[in-house]
Amino acid sequence: MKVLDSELLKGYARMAMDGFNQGWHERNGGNLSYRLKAEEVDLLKDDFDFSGDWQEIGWQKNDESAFPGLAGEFFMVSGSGKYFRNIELDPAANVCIIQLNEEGNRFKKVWGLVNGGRPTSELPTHLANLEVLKNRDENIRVVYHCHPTNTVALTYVLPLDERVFTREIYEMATECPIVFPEGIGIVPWMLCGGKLIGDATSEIMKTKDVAVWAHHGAFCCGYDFDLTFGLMHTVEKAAEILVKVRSMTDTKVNTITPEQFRELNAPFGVNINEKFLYERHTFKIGEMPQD
Ligand code: 2HA
Ligand code: ZN
Repeated sequence: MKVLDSELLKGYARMAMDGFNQGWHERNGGNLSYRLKAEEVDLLKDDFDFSGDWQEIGWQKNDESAFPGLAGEFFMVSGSGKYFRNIELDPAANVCIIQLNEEGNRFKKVWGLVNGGRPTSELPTHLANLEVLKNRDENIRVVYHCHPTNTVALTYVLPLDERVFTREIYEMATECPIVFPEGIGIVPWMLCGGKLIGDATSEIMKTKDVAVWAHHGAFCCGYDFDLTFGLMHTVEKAAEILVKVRSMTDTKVNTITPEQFRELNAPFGVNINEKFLYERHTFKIGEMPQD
């Protein structure tokens, strides 16, 4: 089957357009990767071209990266410098499929980017995350990076502390702790596009589905495009509510209590991490826990 006719590419392009329509992908902002299933490789491999060269994964100086846990696997990834708003219109020019070599330290483009180009500048972070996630749960295949406005805005006014950030987001919408019971991890400002930020992000992905990059954007993961987009949408919706609340006041009058959060566990079959259910002393937004 042609990649262009596949459900996989349609799902990928739809997610890219959904993210663009949310306003999370100005210019060439954001990137999306997907680790192909064996049956998807079988279905599409006649459309792959294996004649290209093996290329280095890292593009920054002294940035040798290896992902042996992903050796030989295939990934659909967005192109460096490409615009999400063009993906649905012309996927073959803006997206590619790459394969990693047997050492997991070089990639080969086997499909797409027909007008030239490289995979996303954030390839080291995508692969670092996908490797950790495969280890955590082999069904996690999607890693998504975007620039969600309200989530980024909050990184200027909330302490860059995962407990405070997660708790403030949790209090903005009851569904949040059900959708991401392990909370949100925070990466302080770091140079993007390299191995260091990839390592910091994948450390978070060992246990969590969401990592916020301060003053930049967010990464999230999931089994499929619906779940991954839905996760980012849920975080960003709660962030938007918090921006509205914080614009009215720095102190809430009412909120959801730790006891109420715990009531969600049994009926929704989740186990909300107790780390985020600390006792608050005031309802002041951004208050640090006093332990
Ligand atoms: O240009 O978002 O982080 C793509 C990015 C880099
Ligand atoms: Zn970015």
